[in-house]
Amino acid sequence: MGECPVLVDGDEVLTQSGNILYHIAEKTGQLGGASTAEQKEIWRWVLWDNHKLSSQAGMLRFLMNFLPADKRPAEVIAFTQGRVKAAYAVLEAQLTGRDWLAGGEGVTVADLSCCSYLYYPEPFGFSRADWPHVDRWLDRIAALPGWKHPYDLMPGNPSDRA
Ligand SMILES: N[C@@H](CCC(=O)N[C@@H](CS)C(=O)NCC(=O)O)C(=O)O
Repeated sequence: MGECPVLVDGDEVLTQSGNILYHIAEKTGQLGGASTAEQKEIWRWVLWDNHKLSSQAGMLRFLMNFLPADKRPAEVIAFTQGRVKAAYAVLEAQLTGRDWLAGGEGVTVADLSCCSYLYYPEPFGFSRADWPHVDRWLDRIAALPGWKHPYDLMPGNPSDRA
């Protein structure tokens, strides 16, 4: 498919972030929900994220930061910003009155799927100050043991190379 991320686990080579998250949850018995109902809710959020949130935020971040300035398509950027804003509103509403997106008590792969782009510092139409419940949820995730900012987890800040 020509995409990142790719997970190599022994003989298995997996692509698609949702598929990789499924593998991790299944293999570790963690982050994947305790009941069938919880699992369905988790995968509802992962699928939504892949379609409406991370895919759009990722494209916007690329268009707004890593394309040469004279090649940035203003109308596509404006249109996509409208779409991600609607996605941020969905996230904000879900996180009003609850700590985690899906599942009962704790963090799940639904949270990990949806949060990823939202830690990047470059402008892509997302400001934590506009979305207070999302803001606190990002802090909650960042406080989990072992969490690292994406630029600390993966070497090389793309804005340094732009
Ligand atoms: N649905 C895929 C999307 C992956 C994706 O878009 N990855 C980006 C980098 S974060 C990519 O490889 N883009 C290359 C391209 O679109 O040509 C997933 O969730 O893994």
